[in-house]
Amino acid sequence: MTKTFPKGFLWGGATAANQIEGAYNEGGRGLATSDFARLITDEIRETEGAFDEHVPHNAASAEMVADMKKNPEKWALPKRRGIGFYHTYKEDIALFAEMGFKVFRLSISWSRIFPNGDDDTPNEEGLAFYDKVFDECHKHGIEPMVTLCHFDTPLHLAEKYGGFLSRHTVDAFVHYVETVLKRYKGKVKYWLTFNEINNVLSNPFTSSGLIFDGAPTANTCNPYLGHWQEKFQAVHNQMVASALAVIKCHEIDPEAKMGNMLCRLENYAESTKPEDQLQVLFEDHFNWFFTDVQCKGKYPYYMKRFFDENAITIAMEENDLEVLQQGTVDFITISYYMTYVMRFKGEKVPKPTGRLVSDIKNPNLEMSGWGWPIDPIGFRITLNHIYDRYQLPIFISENGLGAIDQADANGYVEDDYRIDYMKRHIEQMGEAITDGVDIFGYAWWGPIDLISSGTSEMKKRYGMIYVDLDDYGNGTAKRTRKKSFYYYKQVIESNGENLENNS
Ligand code: BGP
Repeated sequence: MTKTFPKGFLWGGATAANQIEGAYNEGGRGLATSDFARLITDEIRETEGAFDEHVPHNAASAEMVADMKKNPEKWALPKRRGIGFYHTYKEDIALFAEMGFKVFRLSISWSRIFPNGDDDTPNEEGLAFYDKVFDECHKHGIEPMVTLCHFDTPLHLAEKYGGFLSRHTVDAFVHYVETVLKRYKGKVKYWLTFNEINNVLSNPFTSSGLIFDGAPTANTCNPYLGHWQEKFQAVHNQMVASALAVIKCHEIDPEAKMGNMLCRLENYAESTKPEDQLQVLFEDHFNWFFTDVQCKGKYPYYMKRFFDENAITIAMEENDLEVLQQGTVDFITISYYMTYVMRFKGEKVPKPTGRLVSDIKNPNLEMSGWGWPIDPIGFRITLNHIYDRYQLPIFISENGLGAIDQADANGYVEDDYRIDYMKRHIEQMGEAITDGVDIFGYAWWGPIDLISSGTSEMKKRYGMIYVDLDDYGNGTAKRTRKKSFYYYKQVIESNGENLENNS
């Protein structure tokens, strides 16, 4: 391969507060929606078999949340515990530095700064914690990239205001953003607004703080499929909140840049039938919609028909459209895990599938243990599509492989499967750069084993650093280096030139 990666390319890893910090009731932190994400055990998979085993089950109903508050001991809620990063951040960041990280993507827990989300004054202990974390990064020459909200809306806002359904939550978010922008001015150069903003379609609770009445519906791929009116209203409000955050960022710290974050769902047609290709177009629209607004600053033409035919009315405030136009992002970030297969549904304008994993299998691809198709070439296609559409610099804010690891007595894991995944994806990212796509960095999802977002499992490991903890929090929490740790170190040291797995 030619020398592809530009000088100063930001290699690193990505995490989220709710999946690593733990300490959910320490340092004055308030409750967040992520504290109500139950562990999906094999037993739950069997007894609630109506759910697709690969679809996240952490959408909570009002009843579930109430019971989790009243009887927490009945539930396994691993995100409350995380991997203890709140106390081990120094050790963990030192390990990232040893791998040569240039960037560490992490998120701020909003309810650590404003316990209820909308308090008048911030919690100094929470602010001080992130000061320490960012200082530690800089000590090692690592640039923090900070997500403002990664699936952890403060619970109070979700319960009292219906999360982002309400403009009150938008105001609270903007106040929070202003507070952290002022506090960390000069310390944080890269900000992201909402993690995987399109996730509202499949995970309305975690993504937008929406709580629906009644138990999740059985016999569907998605516990809360439908509710389009609420979901698209909430996401409108989030997009306004995101635009206001960008505007604030430019006012408060002109040196800093703010990006967005899309879970990019690249779709293939199942056959050469034009109808299947049409389905790809429809489903693509439900993915591009979010970035079209955030990058181009206006609602795309194609949503009108969908809204009209489904009687969806978006309530807007007077200057919303202007705000969206002014608050376009400086760069675009995506998570990329897999590709999808589309078959015509027989509808003129179908509803979004709202699925996490394609229900139609691609026979040309292998799959991870969680049924996620592995598609490195799809990564190159995705990157080209995004750049073609927006012409904005791209940062890959997540890419990774969740797998079951077997650690030896010393905590060492021979994870050639992870190395292979990484190698093939980095190669294709290199091809995309050679194609002319402007990519300025790559963050491996979960450089250290952490709690899964979708199923709250610990055994679904992404890390290059092993953490001795099981699904129930048993273990020493000791950190050890896996084989992939040394591989990624070599990749970073050679700025992506040496991708051979030599040992
Ligand atoms: C993305 C999320 C992450 C992360 C990742 C892997 O959707 O932004 O938080 O966890 O997916 O998903 P999972 O943890 O469910 O395997």
